[in-house]
Amino acid sequence: MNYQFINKIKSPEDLKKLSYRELELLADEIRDFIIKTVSKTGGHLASSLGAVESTIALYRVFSPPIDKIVWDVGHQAYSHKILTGRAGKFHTLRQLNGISGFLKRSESKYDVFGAGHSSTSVSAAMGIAKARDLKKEKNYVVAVIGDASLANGMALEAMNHIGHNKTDILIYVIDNEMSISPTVGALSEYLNKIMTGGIYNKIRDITKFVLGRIPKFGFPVASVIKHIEEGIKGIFSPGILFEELGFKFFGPINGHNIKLIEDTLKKIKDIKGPKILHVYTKKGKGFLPAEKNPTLFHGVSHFDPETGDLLIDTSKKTYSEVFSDTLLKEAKRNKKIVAIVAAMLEGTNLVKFKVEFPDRFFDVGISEEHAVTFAGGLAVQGFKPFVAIYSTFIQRSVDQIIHDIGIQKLPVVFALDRAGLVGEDGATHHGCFDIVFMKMIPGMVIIAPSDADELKRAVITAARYKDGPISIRFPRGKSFQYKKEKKFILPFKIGRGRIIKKGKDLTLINLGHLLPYVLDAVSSIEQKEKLNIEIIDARFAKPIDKKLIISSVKKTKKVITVEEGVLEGGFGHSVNAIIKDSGLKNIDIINLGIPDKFIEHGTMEELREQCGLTEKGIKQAIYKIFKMD
Ligand SMILES: Cc1ncc(C[n+]2csc(CCOP(=O)(O)OP(=O)(O)O)c2C)c(N)n1
Repeated sequence: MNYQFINKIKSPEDLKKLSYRELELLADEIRDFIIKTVSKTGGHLASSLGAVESTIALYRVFSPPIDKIVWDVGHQAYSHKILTGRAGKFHTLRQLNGISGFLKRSESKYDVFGAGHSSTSVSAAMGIAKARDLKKEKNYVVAVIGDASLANGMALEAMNHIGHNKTDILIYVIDNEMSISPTVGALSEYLNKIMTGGIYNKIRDITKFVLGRIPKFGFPVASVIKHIEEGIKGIFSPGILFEELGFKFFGPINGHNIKLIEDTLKKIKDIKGPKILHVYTKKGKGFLPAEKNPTLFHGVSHFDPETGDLLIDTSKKTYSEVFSDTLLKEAKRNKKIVAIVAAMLEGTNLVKFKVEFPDRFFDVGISEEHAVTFAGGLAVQGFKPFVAIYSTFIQRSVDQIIHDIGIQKLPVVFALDRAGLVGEDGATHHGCFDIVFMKMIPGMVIIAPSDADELKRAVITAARYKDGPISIRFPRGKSFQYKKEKKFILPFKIGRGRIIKKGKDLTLINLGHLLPYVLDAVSSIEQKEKLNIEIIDARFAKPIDKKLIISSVKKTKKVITVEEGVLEGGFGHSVNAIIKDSGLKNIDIINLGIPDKFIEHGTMEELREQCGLTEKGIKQAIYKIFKMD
């Protein structure tokens, strides 16, 4: 690595030896390093570029790992990784056996608390601060969180607790006015007013108003007025909302001025109790294409580090596109359809929906729990909500799905994008639990389409279904089309699977998007071996087409199930129970799915290979069941 200053930083303590001029040069190097690396590995670029100076200043004022800096999410923490001894491994970012794109305690003692999902830092930091107090230790605890993540329920719950408890803690808010797209919500508007001086103007107006009422005669008018003026300003600090919740509020300050941040941190760090420092930054800072289009450069795959040109594969539609195009068509037909996203407008591909139906589209911010119950409210009033949330993020809303939707049998549709393994984002982001937690909810219908047409059918089915909630899971990436794309698409019959290929020796039951691997495995084996395999496409993980499965298994006496979800309590286990309950004896069964451990990061192909969920893995299972391995 040819970076003069980065090379000097072996631990954050080394930052304290550099002059401000050298720190600026270091910041430039870090940016260059991040841009060049992420252009090759892919990753979260724009937020990390905006947080470089904050990281440097925090690590000059505080002394980690004794002081605890708890980063939220992790996608803004690349400079943190580089400055905490991981510069040499940074080229392995998000790659198999390389360093994670998020925060991971097993990776570094400086990763105080693991993260990948947002808005956990304040709660975790409070726990750490409380533990410090209980142990009678003395160290500083800081939660570093973005403006969008701060508005999440969990962060607000933590602040509610901290303000009440008067915990000695600093919340360092990096405000770039952006979530992935511009931040939505009243809290963000409030922060924005603080930043643009809106709150100061309000204070000035109130001051003027009050002072205007004071008679201008008598002694000593000037000093009294000044006193009152300061008193009013004192009462109405720009962060009055936070002050009222028990926090001392500081800022806003420029988050790209290392010395200013450092001076401010030094001044406030020893003030006891809950504190907030509000810094404003530019998302994508220092890389023009990202500054101009921070949403596009929030998370990127490969790009040209000079021009910012992204290498985008437009060859086929992604599953997200197939979903959103179909939903848009359905929404034109049915005015009751509304769409809800939680800060993932672009990710869920619902931009066109928002433009076409602005009144029927809701981005609730990073508020997955609220999104679900809000959908419930719309549903009881006769609307048909489609809640489009990634499988991994809807994990947060399990109680809402049970309590607010399931029990009341509300016809809410959960469109779970990024279901299954997601690749480079790793353990925090794999969408591997949804089959299990959706399956346990009475009345929930679960569709796992196996190709693009099947996804269209799933959306159409869900749009017409009135008897309760439906969950549709589809993966990240390009869609697969099994047969020629159909012109006219009909809804499914609930709980009906289909036979893709008849056979007599083995029942291979596919659930969802791994169908291409299943087809390849079967065709490759049947070319070599005298085997005749029946392929069932289950379509529904609930209710399961028992009749179809049992009649096939009676014939073949051998079953392999394939799903991209956790094995424990998953679809395969339901099939096992169905076979057991049927009374059929001596049936050989192999369940393929995600094993009982957290799968790390790597390419989709590498991770699927690890889990035996590729053509090769399925072939191995087939050989095994026939004892030909
Ligand atoms: C629970 C959860 N929902 C959604 C996401 C996806 N996500 C990752 S970063 C992000 C925006 C965060 O914005 P902000 O907190 O302002 O930080 P910034 O990236 O602007 O620094 C979102 C929505 C997530 N990681 N976790």
